[in-house]
Amino acid sequence: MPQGFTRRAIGALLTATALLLIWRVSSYDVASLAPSSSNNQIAKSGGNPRRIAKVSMLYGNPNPLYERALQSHERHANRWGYPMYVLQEDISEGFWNKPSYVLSLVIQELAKPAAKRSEWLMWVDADSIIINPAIPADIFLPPSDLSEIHFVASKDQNGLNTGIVFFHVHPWTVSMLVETLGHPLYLPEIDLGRSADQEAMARIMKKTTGGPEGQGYAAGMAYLPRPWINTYEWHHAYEGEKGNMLVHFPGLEDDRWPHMANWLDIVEKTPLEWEVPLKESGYDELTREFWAKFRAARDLANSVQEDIWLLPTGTSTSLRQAAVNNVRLALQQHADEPELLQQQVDELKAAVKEESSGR
Ligand SMILES: [Mn+2]
Repeated sequence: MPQGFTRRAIGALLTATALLLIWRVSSYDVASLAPSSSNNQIAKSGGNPRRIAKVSMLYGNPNPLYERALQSHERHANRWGYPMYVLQEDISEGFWNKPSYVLSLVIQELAKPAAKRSEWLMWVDADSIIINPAIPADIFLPPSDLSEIHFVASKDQNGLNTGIVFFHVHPWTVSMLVETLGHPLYLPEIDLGRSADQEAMARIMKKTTGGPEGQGYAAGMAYLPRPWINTYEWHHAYEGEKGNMLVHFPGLEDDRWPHMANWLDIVEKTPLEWEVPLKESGYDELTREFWAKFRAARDLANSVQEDIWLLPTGTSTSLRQAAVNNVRLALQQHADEPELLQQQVDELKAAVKEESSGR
């Protein structure tokens, strides 16, 4: 089949591109941006911290506001012992620099012995500023027993926003990013719009077929409430509150520059104004509670699914099956809306009750 050949050819091309990227990126002096020791991360955040690296990019015409914004991220990274990697050259076509660079870093981390890898990469756009460096990034990550989650993000009225996202250093992420980068090559007829890389990733993340295990990627992601990790600055105000980790400036047109300058002055001149200790910020309990509910809903859906499979043929299970599917969909697309998730959990419990009441 010519199509099979085309697919293989594109696959080979992508692999070659990835290898080229690794070679090009590794020839930059990214190591100089990393702090000399990342061991203090474990000492400081306590509990069960994951090794995180922060990643961003800034190239092209000098922009002092973006530079100062990234310096706020570097201060945060230094405080918590995260290495930080910043792409400083245009390595791809516009929008595609971001997933290309992240892919190269994920592969580079996977090439290290497991004990020396960063486990997660936190991507931060250069139009975001850390305003509360007392919040460590790893508290937002799924507990290690939720090992099927490889991508943690947030969404807005347009769906997935990739301004601030967490990528798991895992072969799953390599596949997801390769498919994202391959999107315009495989499906050139689809118009990905203005934020092409973000739209491509959003489409790949919705897949429930193909991918590494034939199940797509949908079950590998979780949305956190956006203000926790990706708090927006609107034209009229900051959507967050004291204690939030950062401020992000998507859209905003000409308002972006005065708004960024304003926040940068605050964090540089009066850094303690928006700093709130982790304990007082509430994020410790909020994130623990979030993942506990996520886990409980997942476990319930899995156990009802197993029951359905074990029941004698002929047993009516259609209510339960539909409710299991709805819980799973809520976990994949609406974990950031706790009422909606709870409603699906309640409906699943009701369906189990109804179908097992011996009708
Ligand atoms: Mn942005």
